[in-house]
Amino acid sequence: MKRVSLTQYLVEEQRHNNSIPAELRLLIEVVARACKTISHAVGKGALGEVLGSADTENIQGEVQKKLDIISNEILLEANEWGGHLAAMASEEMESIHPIPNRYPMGEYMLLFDPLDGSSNIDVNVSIGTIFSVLKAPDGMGTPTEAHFMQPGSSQVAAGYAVYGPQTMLVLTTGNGVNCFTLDREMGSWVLTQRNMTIPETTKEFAINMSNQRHWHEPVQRYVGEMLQGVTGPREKDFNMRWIASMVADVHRILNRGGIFMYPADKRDTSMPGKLRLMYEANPMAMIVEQAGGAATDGRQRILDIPPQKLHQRVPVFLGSKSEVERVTSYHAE
Ligand code: P6P
Repeated sequence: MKRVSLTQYLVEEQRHNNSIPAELRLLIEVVARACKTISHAVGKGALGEVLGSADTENIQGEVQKKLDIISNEILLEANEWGGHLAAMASEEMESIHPIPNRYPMGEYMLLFDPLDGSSNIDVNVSIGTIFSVLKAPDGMGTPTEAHFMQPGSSQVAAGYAVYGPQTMLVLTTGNGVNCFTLDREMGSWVLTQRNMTIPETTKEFAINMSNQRHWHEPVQRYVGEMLQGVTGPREKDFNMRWIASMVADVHRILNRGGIFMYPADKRDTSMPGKLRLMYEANPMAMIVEQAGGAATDGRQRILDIPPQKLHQRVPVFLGSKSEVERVTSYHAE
């Protein structure tokens, strides 16, 4: 297959349907370059003295790993000077990060989870970077958190990098989903999967089963039916996977189907689930829908949820459309 680089792909997209203005193309390339740097840091492991905790906590009250902070810094430094952004927001920072006055302000806003799945870092399991791109409101002036409060359907681009056996970048700008593999020798992203499509049905589900006793009834019913296998109401056997790294679980689902679930549960009604809307659920929902799948919070499309807070959490059900529709219908009964 003729090698197509990320740059060539973006230029061709720009020519064919003008869906990627030059500033957005620059933003995507800068983020992709930052992900290469993160991949390099992650790949060093103990040799780079980047493993272990940083003895600090983030806004979520989670102990930060050294690589969480390193990855966050890489993304901030890579994106500050280009003139394509007005502000950034990150899982690792309590408030938004406006572009410093010494740099020109751009028309986009970038949100990211710089290193998702960091509990897996020290045990060499795949982790990733998730990012979401919004347009800055016209005439915005000084960016505030309120300017970020746009529903996921407003995203102009979304993607993730997965740092696994290969380093891959999965990207959508609203015209399908494409996957690029990092050629480590050349240092370039090469298009390796065009127009990724999630199979409509599946025999595989992803959920942390250790929380089963806390689930609300719709999830108990949905998962319980699958566990009954071929003699149960679903009349087929299911397999389960849970990597505890959303990027890795979603990447598997994009490639071979499945449903990923992180539901709210009875433990804490003030905290509906664990995953964050703005920089985990929304970008993954855009990618999954662009690949022909579905993504809900159990009741509505994730992309339709009106955000209230930068770090708000939502329940997440995403993947093969028929399965997401089924578990969502159980919530409506
Ligand atoms: P649990 C990683 O910490 C993360 O945010 C997602 O990447 C992952 O899907 C989930 O949490 C794992 O949560 O409760 O199984 O450790």
